[in-house]
Amino acid sequence: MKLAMAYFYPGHEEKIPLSQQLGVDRAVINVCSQKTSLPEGGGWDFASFKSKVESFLQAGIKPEVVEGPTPLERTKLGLPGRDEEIEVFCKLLDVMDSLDIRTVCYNWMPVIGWYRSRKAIPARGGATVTGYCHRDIEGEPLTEFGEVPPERLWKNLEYFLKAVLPAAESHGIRLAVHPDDPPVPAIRGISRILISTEALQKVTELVPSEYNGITFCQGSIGAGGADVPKAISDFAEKKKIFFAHFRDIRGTAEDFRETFHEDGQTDMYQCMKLYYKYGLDCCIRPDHVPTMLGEECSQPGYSMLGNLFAVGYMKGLMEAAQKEIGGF
Ligand SMILES: [Mn+2]
Repeated sequence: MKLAMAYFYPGHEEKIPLSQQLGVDRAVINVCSQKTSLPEGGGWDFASFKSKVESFLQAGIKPEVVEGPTPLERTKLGLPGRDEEIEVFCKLLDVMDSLDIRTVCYNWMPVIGWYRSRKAIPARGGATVTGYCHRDIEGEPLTEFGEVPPERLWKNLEYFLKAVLPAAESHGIRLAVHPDDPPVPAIRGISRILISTEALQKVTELVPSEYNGITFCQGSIGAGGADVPKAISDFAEKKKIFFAHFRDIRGTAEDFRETFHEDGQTDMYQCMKLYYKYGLDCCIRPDHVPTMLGEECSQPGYSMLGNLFAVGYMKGLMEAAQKEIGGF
């Protein structure tokens, strides 16, 4: 397993020295964090993305995964303009190939992506964590897109995979879909389809390819009610884990809160050992972290101190797993 840190928001590049200090020499980066549509006139300018990659490489840190690709909203909803988005996405694969970045993490949550109804739940010692309680959003109106049924999202996902997998295969880039988070059937009329291990399995069978797999987000899959270590074994056996998100929660899909990485409901050491047992050659990164002492809650889940704790904990687990199981 290759330990990586995420750099998603403006200012995150300041973490580069921190990453160097921690001995983490891989990065997960995005193409755009906020934009949900292509610019007027279409196309995409990859110049700033390329220079970002270059600045990481100069610091001795290798970007390994693109998490947050070019916009795919119209593709997810099946609206006019999707073919332009797909064309730009294929161009991204071409650019990634030229930069030797071999994995892209995408999701199939249109309109409302990663969502939390509570962003600052008190945790131990005054730290805060995010959470979701389905009751919080009951009575919220539909979005401007009305009811989006699950069949439509599945159909659009199949269309996308059929369109992009040939390019992914020819460039040697793995498509790693992230499960829906929170894993509830719908939010404000927008269905969420990737809310179980069965659904993730179905994605990999929708268009069979060795480049069609998943991001194993332990927090999302655990909130969905799965036995997380068993799910790791199942997907790893089928060679479908292309990227892993390491975090934990307490609760259920309808009502959960995130936790410090060693304080949730999952046996995290067991999970780590399984990644080694199956010899996975992919990146793993700390996912959402608590906001800690002196930090503003301006980027809930992505502040700095929680990452320090998570990386130290993960390094300890990785060393122990390597010694117990072997592997790299
Ligand atoms: Mn995740």
